[in-house]
Amino acid sequence: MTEVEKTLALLKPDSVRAGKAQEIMQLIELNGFTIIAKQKLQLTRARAEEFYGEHYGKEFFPKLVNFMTSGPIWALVLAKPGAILAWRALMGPTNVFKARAEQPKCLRALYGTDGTQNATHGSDSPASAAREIKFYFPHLVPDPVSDPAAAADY
Ligand code: RTP
Ligand code: MG
Repeated sequence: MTEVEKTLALLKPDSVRAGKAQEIMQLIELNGFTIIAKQKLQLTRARAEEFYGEHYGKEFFPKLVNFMTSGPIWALVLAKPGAILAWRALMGPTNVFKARAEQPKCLRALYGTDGTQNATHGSDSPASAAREIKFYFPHLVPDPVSDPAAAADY
């Protein structure tokens, strides 16, 4: 049986600005995820640069930070067996044009805007999920007894 995992999802400024946040949360639940924490917030430049630190220096980094600070976002903690991969599968390809061509029903195809403004974010590994959940929800400390893998990454 696949282990219940947690992952960090973001509803990015384009999907929130379009008024799609509640609709996307309903789709998330219809796809078997439990939303165990949620928060609407606006990132400062410093926080956006920290969150996307792995992409510092890349050509798209300034555009990404401008986008992510352009309006409110929702941060969500999702739980489900195999949540990390399952959420990335539901989001679909990073590039919205590719998503529309290859997986027209994925969230980025349905709600994204372009190559940078792609509606949603998802953690890409257990270590990223631990870091990213802590980034938005520092009070959600994993329980080392019921969730030893997450506690080890924390
Ligand atoms: P995310 O981290 O947001 O879940 O997306 P991802 O893993 O699918 O993609 P990643 O490579 O981590 O890129 C992070 C975000 O940067 C923006 N991006 N823009 N060429 C571009 O204009 C470009 N490439 C990436 C996207 O918002 C992407 O989600
Ligand atoms: Mg990424």
